[in-house]
Amino acid sequence: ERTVITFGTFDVFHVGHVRVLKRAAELGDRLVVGVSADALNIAKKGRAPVFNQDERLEIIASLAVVDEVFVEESLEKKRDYIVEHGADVLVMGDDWKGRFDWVGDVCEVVYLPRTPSVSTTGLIEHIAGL
Ligand code: C2G
Repeated sequence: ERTVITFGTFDVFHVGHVRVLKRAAELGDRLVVGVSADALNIAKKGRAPVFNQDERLEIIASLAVVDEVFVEESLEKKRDYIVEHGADVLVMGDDWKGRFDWVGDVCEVVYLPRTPSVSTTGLIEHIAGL
């Protein structure tokens, strides 16, 4: 069995998120998703997500292509999460290209192209301007 792991905030869930998860799932038999903790987002982006981590976890866990979810507390723990979940391949969107090559000693690392012209920030701005 080939296990795929991916990570993300998945805030204001949109079609770019669903497509990357579907493509990640196709690379193996089982898909595990690390959903960024609220605290990690505040540290990384300087603001809290629109949906809190329990809500974002619930959304991701409900998807047909997702087999398991957990909270990602830190970017530095990526290798530990990979080993813990027995992942054979790490998948990330290409906005992270090269940034996680350092886990290449424990699994394969694949960067997938992002879906153009949709983003959480863009959606927030769109809604704010209605
Ligand atoms: N994504 C995509 N196309 C978009 C927007 C996002 O393919 N138009 C992908 C990203 O490349 C990523 C996933 O959707 O693989 C989740 O994106 P974010 O929620 O923005 O994740 P991020 O905040 O970058 O968190 O350990 C890494 C972090 O947890 C990743």
